[in-house]
Amino acid sequence: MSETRLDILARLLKDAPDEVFLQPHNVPDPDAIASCLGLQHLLAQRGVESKIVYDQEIEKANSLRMLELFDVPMVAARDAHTLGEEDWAVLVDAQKGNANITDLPTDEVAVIDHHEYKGNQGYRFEDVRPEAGSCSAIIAEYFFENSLTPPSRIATSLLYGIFMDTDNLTRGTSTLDIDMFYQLYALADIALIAELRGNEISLTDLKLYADAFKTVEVYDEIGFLRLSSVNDSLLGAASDIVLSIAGINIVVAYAIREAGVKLSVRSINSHARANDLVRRLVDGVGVGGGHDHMAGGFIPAQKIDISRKVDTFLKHRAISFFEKTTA
Ligand SMILES: [Mn+2]
Repeated sequence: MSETRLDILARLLKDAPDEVFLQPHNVPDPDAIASCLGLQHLLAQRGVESKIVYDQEIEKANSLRMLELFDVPMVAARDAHTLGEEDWAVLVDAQKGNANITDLPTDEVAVIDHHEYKGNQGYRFEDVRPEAGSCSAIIAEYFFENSLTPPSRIATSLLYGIFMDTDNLTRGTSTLDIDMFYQLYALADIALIAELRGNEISLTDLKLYADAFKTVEVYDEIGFLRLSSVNDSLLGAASDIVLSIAGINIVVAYAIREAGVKLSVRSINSHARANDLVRRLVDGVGVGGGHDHMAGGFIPAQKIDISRKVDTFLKHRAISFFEKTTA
């Protein structure tokens, strides 16, 4: 029998000079957490021990609840005292060179991701599938193609990862997401999914949302939203809520920070894709990318006058993009 992707990855990682780390994007979300948990279990089946390390905070209530419910052993980079240059890392649900991941001292030898392909950054193992709606579906496939059955807590977290990243199987969903969802469903504990769904917003979030929603401005089918919070995951979650408003098919949400402007874009208008729009918004001043339906970006403070120009700048660019693409 020919080697599976898991076999190839495990064979590579066995040569690691020291420890193996699995690193998701910063501010890990349910898809990133589930993917790391699943991959850690898979690698252990092939005799490779690994640690999950992440940078920045885990912000959202459901992500934090996941860690407790599924007993996920994640370590913040600042507490990973043994992490060093001789260690190897597998990037999960993220790629090198993206604004959402810190370059830790480890050697990033492998990547498993479902975001836009950023080119080979020196990896020795790559599995990047931009067509997949979630990284959890890719990891789930690693189980089934190796005839391994995920334990219930892992099946449940992967199911929830697919659920969250595809917005309940309605956003950027591929056949793989659906197939894996179906296979995991039989193994998952649905009561825990219900519990996670009941933990998606914290009381603090609610207040931040309330303030942010007062800023919503609508131009044709574009909704603009300005969030004052420093919390990255809220930006995406708030965009999703604004997108659910009747008549709004595109959302540009942004948060102005000292370091620069964080952007989150959503679109269900097939003529005005979220990734194209975010690239237009940051053109010449920042970085951005993503999927047709959801995308993100960042404009560093040096490139834009944070004190006053941001709102007009973004609105002007978004509206002219919209008029051009939908004309
Ligand atoms: Mn993801």
